[in-house]
Amino acid sequence: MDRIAILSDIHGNMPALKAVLKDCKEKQVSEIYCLGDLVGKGPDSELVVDLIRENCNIVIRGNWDENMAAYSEWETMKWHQSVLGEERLTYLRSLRFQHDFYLSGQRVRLLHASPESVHVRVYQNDPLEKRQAMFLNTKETGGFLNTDNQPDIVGYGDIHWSFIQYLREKTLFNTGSVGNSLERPDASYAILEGHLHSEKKESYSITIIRVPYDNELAVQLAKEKKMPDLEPYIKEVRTARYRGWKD
Ligand SMILES: [Mn+2]
Repeated sequence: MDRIAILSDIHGNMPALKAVLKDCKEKQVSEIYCLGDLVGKGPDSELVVDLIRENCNIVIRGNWDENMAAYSEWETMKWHQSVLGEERLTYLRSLRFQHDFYLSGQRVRLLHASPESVHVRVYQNDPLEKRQAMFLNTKETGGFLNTDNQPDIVGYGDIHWSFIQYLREKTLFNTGSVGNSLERPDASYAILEGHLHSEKKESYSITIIRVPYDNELAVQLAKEKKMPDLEPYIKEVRTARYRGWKD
C-alpha cells in the first residue's frame, strides 16, 4: 500500500510547512506532491521553495507562482520577487500544470485551481455543473495519461478550504491550505492511500489531515522580515478569516 501526501498553498509560511512535513514523516508517507502556491502572502517564499524542492516528488504551478514569476508593477510582488531571486523564479516558471496517475484502479488528477486555468476558481458550494466540470479534459490538461479518458478523482488547492465530495461516480477533494487556511487557523493536507500506478480496482482512501502549528511564530517571522501587507497577513494567520471579508 502506498501513502501519498498532497500539500497545497503554503504561501511562504515556514512554521506551517515544517509542521506538515514532520507529520508526513511520522505517518511514513512514500511520496509528497505539492499543488502549488508555494510563494507570496507570507514572509519566507524563498525558504518554502527550497524545502518543497527538497521534499516533494511532484510540484504543480499555482496562480501565485505564475504571477510571481511574471513582471509586476505591484510593490508587494516586487518585494517577494527580490526575496526569491532569479534562480527560484526560473524554477517557478518550470512547474507543471497537473499530475495524472492511477491509484488502485482510479484515475487521479491533481491540479491547482481548475482544468481551465490556475486563475479559474471553483468553490466547494459552487453549482454542481461547475464542480462536475473539474473532471473535463481541456486544452491545458489534455486527456488522462494521453488517452481520451477523464479522471475519476480530482484533487486541488487554491480555495484554502478542505473538503471531500462524492459527485455520482466521481470524487472531488480539496487539500485545504498548509500556510494560509481560511477555515480554521491550523494547517491541512491530504493523504491518498492505495496502490500507486496500479490499474487494478482495489480499495483506496482519501483523508484530510489537520496539523496545529506555531501561529505566533509565523506572525513574529513576518514582523521580523518587515514584509509588506503585514497586518492583513497577521489577521489571516491568527484567525483564518480572509483579509477581504468584513468580519
Ligand atoms: Mn493560494
